[in-house]
Amino acid sequence: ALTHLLGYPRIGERRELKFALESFWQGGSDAAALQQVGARLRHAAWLRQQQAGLGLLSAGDFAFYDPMLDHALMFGAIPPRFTAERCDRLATAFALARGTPGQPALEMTKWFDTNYHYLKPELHAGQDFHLDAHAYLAQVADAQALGSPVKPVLIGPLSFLWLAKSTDGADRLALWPALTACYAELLRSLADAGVEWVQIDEPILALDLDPAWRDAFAPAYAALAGTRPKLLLATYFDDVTHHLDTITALPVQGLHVDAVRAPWQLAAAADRLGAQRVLSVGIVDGRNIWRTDLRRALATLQPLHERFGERLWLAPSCSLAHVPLSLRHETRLDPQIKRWLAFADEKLGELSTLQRALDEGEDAVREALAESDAALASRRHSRLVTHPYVAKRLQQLTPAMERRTSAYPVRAERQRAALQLPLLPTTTIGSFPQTPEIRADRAAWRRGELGAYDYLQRMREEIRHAIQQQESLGLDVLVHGEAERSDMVDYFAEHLFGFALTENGWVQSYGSRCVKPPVIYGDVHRPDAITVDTARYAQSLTDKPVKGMLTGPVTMLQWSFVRDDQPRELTARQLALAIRDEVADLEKAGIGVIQIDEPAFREGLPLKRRDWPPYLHWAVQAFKLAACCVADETQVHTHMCYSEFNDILPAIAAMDADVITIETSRSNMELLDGFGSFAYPNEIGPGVYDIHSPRVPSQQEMERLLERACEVVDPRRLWVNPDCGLKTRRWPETNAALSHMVQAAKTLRERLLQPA
Ligand code: THG
Ligand code: ZN
Repeated sequence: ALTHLLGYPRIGERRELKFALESFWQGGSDAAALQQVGARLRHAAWLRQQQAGLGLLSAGDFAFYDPMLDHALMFGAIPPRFTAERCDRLATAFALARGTPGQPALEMTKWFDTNYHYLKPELHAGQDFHLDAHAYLAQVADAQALGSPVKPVLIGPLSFLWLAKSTDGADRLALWPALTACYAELLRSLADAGVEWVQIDEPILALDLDPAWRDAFAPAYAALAGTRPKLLLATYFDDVTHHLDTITALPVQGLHVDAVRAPWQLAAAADRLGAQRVLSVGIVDGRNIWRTDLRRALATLQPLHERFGERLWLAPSCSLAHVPLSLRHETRLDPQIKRWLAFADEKLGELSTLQRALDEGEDAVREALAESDAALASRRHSRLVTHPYVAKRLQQLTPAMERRTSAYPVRAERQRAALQLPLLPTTTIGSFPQTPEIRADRAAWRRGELGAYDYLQRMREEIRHAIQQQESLGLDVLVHGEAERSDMVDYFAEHLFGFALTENGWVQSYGSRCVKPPVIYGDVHRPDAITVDTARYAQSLTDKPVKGMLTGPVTMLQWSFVRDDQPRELTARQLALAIRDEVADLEKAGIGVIQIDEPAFREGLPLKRRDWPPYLHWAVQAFKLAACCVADETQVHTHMCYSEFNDILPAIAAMDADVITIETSRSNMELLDGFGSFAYPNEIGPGVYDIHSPRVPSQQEMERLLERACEVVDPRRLWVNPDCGLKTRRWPETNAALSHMVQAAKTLRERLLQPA
């Protein structure tokens, strides 16, 4: 059996890519230095693959910022609005990715149901594509120089078009003939370079797909036939059996399926592939960090190996860019828990063990199999995993615990009386700039160089500063700014039982930004109050209401590596109870506004519609279990990021938060139309500016957006806020933008209150 991977983490063992990018952007280093880091990272990835004995090296999966962006550049799809910014390749890429003083960046969206964000290429009617594959081919050549067969990796033309957006309402699908012509040219160049296999990712095949898109596969792939390299069509993240008729009719020589998310599809895929094609089995979990049960994997693979022989390939289920790079640098993880884990490099080792077991027999890898068995057994029986107290509380849940005392209209009256807020109240999402000083202090504290007391005092200074800024800006509902939180998920994970934190388990989120998802290995519960002292301190500094800030159960789940030994919904309920305890304690401490963020609520949606209702049911339930322990007077907020909401508005309404703040600014309030036509019953804060870019929007710009919002939503239920937290921004631009925002709100407020 041949082993390969679909993609390797790009960020580097020590986040070298992040630091190189940020240094380049700040003018601390030049393009040559950045290119050198890129070359070194690619090289390291190939050497790892070689050392692990993989049969093919993957190339072309690297990108400085984002692979979708690189495909757009490679196929010449640079939006006309950036023509002024066009210069060398790298500068163009960063202009599109980060925006310029004159142009906002490309829109960023979640890559399927992952926590990775890709940049949405912008396409228009009659879009012209032309191939510029110089950089791509150079990377393939670099890999080939290492002497192993190289398999270039591409995002397929239909997934590319589907994931892009059209700026003029034109049908993106109509662009396939022009685009596949470029792909064909590229495939011919790869063949000329001696490439035998090309991996072409069509992850949209895991979606339901409109018939028009499904039916475009046959002609689009016909246009690639006869270009000589063999094509491995790669699918992942879910089952593709519903499209097997389409897939098996394509002129491709192999199919990769995700056997972790959808193991049942293996049988159908194997039966339908015919006598020539390769079956690549995604047997090692590319989305989670648990060690593979090698015995179980072998039981699945052995019969396939007998049928397919050398046509059976083994791989992780999807690109390994969604898991951290290596366990090598984890020195502080509990050794018992560490033994249960496998990051990208360890997963390569698992692939090679599986391959040897198939080709040489299990005896050849007896020790590795025994270690896998022992590690799995130790996890199954560990006292770290189960906590009787949690099970008992779960048994005692009642429906009343998931309902507020009164309906929203009654609560709104009581909250109005309690909070005394103006029309169009202004607020922020929660975080203020994480300055280099804050990060340095936290690092010093973690290293033991700054004492706990001094660190606390430093954080309190930051809170005092944030409160002062907000008061002078004239905001209505304040936040403490979250200086003490490196990340909204990590922070709570550090304080809850059942979570393990890694030192270096970074996963790219977008561009140079990474997250370090914690590992939920056991029953979750909250031993002690987490945010109460901080919230109380912040409230003591001002007469304005200060929002208590919590991360919701669905987001804690979605942005962690989760247990695979119990259903996600059960873990969500455990998280909900822990957060509920915190909500109750905040209210007791006199905090009258409590925000429970659920930015990941939508990305948790299953890829297929048929799986939506059960997910939405338990996700809404978890949120309500966390929130519904407060009095009518206490205002519950939630926040969701860059999502499309229209198709899940009933579920969002069912969460019954008093106020929801959402992203809308990048889409020019389009998002809000759904909230209007659905008649969303509670209060809404549509983001009036995009915090993902350093650009400071003008007061007039925000006024226009607010006017649009007023047309769709009753102004009495409207809030004014940025579209997300401000932790990645700097203070000067934050102050400038917020001051414009507050002025915009005041201007509109006066206009609304004037008798017509
Ligand atoms: N936390 C987690 N996941 C997330 C977000 C988050 N996913 C979606 C969205 N928010 C992604 N946004 C960001 C924004 C900023 C950063 C990461 C993801 C970021 N990271 C720091 C960096 O890369 O330098 C590292 C974090 C740290 O310093 O601890 O700034 O908010 N879990
Ligand atoms: Zn957000």
